[in-house]
Amino acid sequence: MATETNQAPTATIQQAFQAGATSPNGAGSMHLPLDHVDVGAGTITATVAPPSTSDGGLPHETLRGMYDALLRARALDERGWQLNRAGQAPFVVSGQGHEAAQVGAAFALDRDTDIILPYYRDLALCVAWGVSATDVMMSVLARAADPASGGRQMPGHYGSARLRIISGSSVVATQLPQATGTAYAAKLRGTGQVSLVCFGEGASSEGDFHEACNFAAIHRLPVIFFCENNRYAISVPQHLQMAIDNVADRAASYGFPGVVVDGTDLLAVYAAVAAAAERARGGDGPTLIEAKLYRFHPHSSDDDDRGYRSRDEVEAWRARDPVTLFETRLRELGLLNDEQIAEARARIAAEVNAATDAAEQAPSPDPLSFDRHVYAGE
Ligand SMILES: Cc1ncc(C[n+]2csc(CCOP(=O)(O)OP(=O)(O)O)c2C)c(N)n1
Ligand SMILES: [Mg+2]
Repeated sequence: MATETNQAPTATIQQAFQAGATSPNGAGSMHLPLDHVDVGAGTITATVAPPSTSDGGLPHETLRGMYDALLRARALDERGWQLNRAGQAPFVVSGQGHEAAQVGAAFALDRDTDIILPYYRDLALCVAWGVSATDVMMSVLARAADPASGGRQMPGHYGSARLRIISGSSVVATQLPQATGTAYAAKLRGTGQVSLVCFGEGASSEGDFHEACNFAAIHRLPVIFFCENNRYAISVPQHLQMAIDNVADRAASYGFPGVVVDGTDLLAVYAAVAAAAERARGGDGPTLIEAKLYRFHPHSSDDDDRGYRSRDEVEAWRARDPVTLFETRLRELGLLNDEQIAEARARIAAEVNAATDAAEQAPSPDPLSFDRHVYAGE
């Protein structure tokens, strides 16, 4: 299998990641591995996407919209933790560190027609897709008005028929074959819709991943497999999850392209997902995109990550905070100054405060409605 290489950008990405490397994962997964590496019988086949430059050719309004989505997701995530620690939210799952990849992916699709199948870490994806701050807080506080589950929880299980967000299950990787289903339906109906399905690198060890990739390849389905590789599946590091460096390398064995991209580089992810969406819409089938990134918080509010990763490692990755990186980019482009940053942050904080107030005042679900949606006909 031919390997597309782009040595100069690859070297740049590696330098960036190596700068933050303090705790290599087995074969050194804190940095992006070389493409073109001999792995015994064959060669690594994933393409490494080049890092973004300048404004990515996007209108400045779009860049500002991306920045807003990053800030909104980060602020909602932080509020969720506060409410959890204050005893008001029973459980939260954080996506801090994943935001640039998710916002880049959302903006690269047609948010008015395409379909997304998020997993529990995809707050920024859903916010960029159109889920409001109030809807998120209704879910975090388990209110009746929660559009995802009517306050049944778990939080992080986003769903909206209106926004074409397919409700996920807590069972890891089940969304993957479901995405082949939505993509197959779109193909049969000729709607032109692309399905984006998100999952962690741990989920790629499940049989569902294999079944989904294989089926999607055979039928050349318009689906993008979007792996958010944060190096851990709860406490299990990548090198105990798989014996390869890149999940994206697996795509070749199914017969479609795999792309590794720096998941802290919003515009690089945007470009990779836009290319995959074009491929899908053109009838060329699936793409597997692996965004290399890191989660800053423990797996969930019930996890303590101090037992399995060092503070030095977390801090090293925090130096590549995707929200800060994008903010700095916009500042360098002359699109944001200190005053505008302060204004944007204050505006988002007010929005999140209002959403929290609204959810705090909203009623809980009626206990007598506990079996609603459980049995047919209700
Ligand atoms: C089939 C199944 N096995 C185990 C679990 C428990 N579990 C929930 S999340 C998770 C880790 C998943 O890791 P990864 O796919 O890398 O995603 P991340 O949480 O790192 O974003 C596990 C093992 C589950 N929910 N479902
Ligand atoms: Mg993971």
